[in-house]
Amino acid sequence: MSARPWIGNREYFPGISRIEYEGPESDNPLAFKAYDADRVVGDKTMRDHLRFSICYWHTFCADGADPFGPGTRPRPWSESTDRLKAAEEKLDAAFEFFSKMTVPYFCFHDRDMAPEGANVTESEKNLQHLVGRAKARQKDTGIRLLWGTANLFSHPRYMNGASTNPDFDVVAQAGAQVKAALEATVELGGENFVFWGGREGYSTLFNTDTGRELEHMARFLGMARDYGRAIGFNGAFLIEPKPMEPMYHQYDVDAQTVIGFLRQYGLADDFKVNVEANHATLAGHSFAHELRMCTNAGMLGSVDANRGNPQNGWDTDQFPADLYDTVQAMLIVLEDGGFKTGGLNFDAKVRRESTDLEDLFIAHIGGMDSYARGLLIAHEMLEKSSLADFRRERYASFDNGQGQAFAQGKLSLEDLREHAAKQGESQKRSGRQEWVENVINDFIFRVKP
Ligand code: XUL
Ligand code: CO
Repeated sequence: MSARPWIGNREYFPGISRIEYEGPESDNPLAFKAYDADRVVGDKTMRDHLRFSICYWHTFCADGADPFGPGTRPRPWSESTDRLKAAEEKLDAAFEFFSKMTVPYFCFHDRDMAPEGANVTESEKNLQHLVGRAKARQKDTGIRLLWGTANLFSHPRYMNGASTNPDFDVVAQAGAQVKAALEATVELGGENFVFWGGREGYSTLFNTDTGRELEHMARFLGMARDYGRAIGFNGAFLIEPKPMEPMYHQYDVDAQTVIGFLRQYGLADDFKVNVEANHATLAGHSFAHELRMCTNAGMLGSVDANRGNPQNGWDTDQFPADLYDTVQAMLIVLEDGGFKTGGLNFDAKVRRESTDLEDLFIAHIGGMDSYARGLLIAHEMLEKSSLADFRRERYASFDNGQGQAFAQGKLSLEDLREHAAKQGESQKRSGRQEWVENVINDFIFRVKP
């Protein structure tokens, strides 16, 4: 790892050095209070449990612009009018930030890193140029790629969808982009490749053949899988569900819909799910529900760690700060044996009113500490609370006798009737929800970072 705290010719975040762990009593806003990367929790370090990743798009491409007004945040790395030079500077700023935040991973869309060219060949060349530079920066800093993806939603050509577009020429453009993004991901050693549905959905059934569009989407994903495997991509392909925005109806509404789709089209061996917290709540679920649906199916790939705003219906992508959420998420991840290829990617942005570059650091520190606390509390609960025993006990009637025979598929509907007639009315058993909630709060306040 390079001794200098920044990369390239210029320091973009002067006055801010590497963020260190200072412990829970520290009041330094630029220090970790809970994330102590080398601390061992159970069988591995916090760094290896949490596998934090910083995303390129919110932090280095966006400037706080919203539909009502322009950007509010300076981006000293985007001042050059030469698009390639600006992209190079952005890359240097990004790697300086990743290093100072001490995260092991980053994520990017093709168009975050390199500008679109005048045609397919020029776009490919731009991306290859920046990928070469990113590879060198990875070597300098040791920072790895959690996942790459293709932006198939910003360019106006994708307004009616990418792989589900009614015009084959657009589908082919999307294919060219995914091909180049897969090559970039392999070149940078990416551990996953993500498809977020973007504009794969529709606004009205009167102009849309949903049956054909779904067939095309599956065909396209299969082609991406085949090409990825052919060029040596051994990681996981991930679909990121989201119920709405930008399209009124998105095909990848939620985890169970995506899992059913992948199984229907024979993609379930190569694809898993990337669960985003804010997308879960937009779908009318909880974040924990979406995670659990994936682990039940053996298909939890990775997590976009953020949170929504309970009062509105759009994707606010706030940094995670709710311990109740992070505890529940880490309980499910730990019970699933931890992340395999995935990790916790901060698909999150600071508020438009947070205009200091320092706010970018503070936001990520908060997100990392929230998950570090979630990990510590979840681990302690799994070790010491009786919640898991209580949950198992609720199903004990399926562990032997007729209940076990039922679970093993050995009974018929007539057998159920015979059992019911013989046993008579069942006994009431409390679900004890209030006790469960009390236990979670007790552990949240018991565990000290
Ligand atoms: C959009 C979203 C994307 C994906 C990657 O809501 O979450 O940033 O994570 O395309
Ligand atoms: Co996301």
